[in-house]
Order: sequence, then C-alpha cells, then structure tokens
Amino acid sequence: MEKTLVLIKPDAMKKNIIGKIISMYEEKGLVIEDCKMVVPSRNILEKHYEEHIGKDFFEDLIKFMEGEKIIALVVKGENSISIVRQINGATDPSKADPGTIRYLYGTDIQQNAVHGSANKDDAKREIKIWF
Ligand code: IDP
Ligand code: MG
Repeated sequence: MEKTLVLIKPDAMKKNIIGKIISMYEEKGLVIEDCKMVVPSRNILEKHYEEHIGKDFFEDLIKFMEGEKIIALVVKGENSISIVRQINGATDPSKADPGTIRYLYGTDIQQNAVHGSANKDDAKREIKIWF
C-alpha cells in the first residue's frame, strides 16, 4: 500500500486543529500508519526542504518551522500521495479549492497548515528523514 509523509505545520498546531486535520485523511479512507510530535532542527528541515535551498522564501520557511512543535504522519492507502495532496489543497490557501485543509485552515502561502509528499521518491525520502 502506498505511503506518504504529512507534516502538520506550526500554524495548524497553534490553531488546535490537529484532530480535525487527521480526521480529513481518515474520512477519505486513508490510515495513519505512524505518528510523531517533533520539534525540528534546522538540519532536518534542510534535508526535508532540500529542493528549496537558495530560494527567496527558504530562510523564512525555516524560521517558521524551526524549534516549533509539529506532527509528522505516515499516511497509508491506495494512491495516498495524490489523495493527500488533493485533501491538502493548493500551496497558496487563497487558491485552494473549497473544502481542502489549506482553504479551511491555511493562513498564507507560507503558513499553509500541512505538508504532503509530492511523489513516490519524495515520499520514501521524507519518511526516512522523519521516522
Ligand atoms: P507544497 O508544500 O504545496 O508542496 P512547495 O512549493 O514544495 O509547496 O513549497 C514548500 C513550502 O514552502 C510551502 O508549503 C510553503 O510553506 C512554502 N512556500 C512555498 N512557496 C512560497 C512562497 O512563494 N512564499 C513563502 N512560502 C512559500
Ligand atoms: Mg513540495
């Protein structure tokens, strides 16, 4: 069964909506295979977001997440990678489809509540980083 990595980001942790977010995956038939609350270091965030190193938003992104409580989840199910990204919605909450997590709970293009792996290679790589 396909596995993907979800992060519940600091903005969502502070909004007290982790239960609501996890329910949205479960309601689509996906299963929480593993779960961990973490306070990430810069090092682990650099590994996770290595494709974005050097981009103009990178330092702000690290600042937003480093030293803040987050939840890492391994989410399992048929086509879980693309289903999670559909449930999450577009990166920019103002462009996300109604009913998606980022539409409902995102603040802005940076503080957008959740992360979901983009493809199979990323899912494997990211699960290894966090678990
Ligand atoms: P994704 O999370 O939808 O896959 P990516 O393009 O991989 O989006 O970006 C990773 C994360 O970096 C985003 O979820 C968001 O938190 C942040 N980010 C992306 N683009 C911007 C931007 O233009 N400004 C600020 N933050 C951004
Ligand atoms: Mg991405």
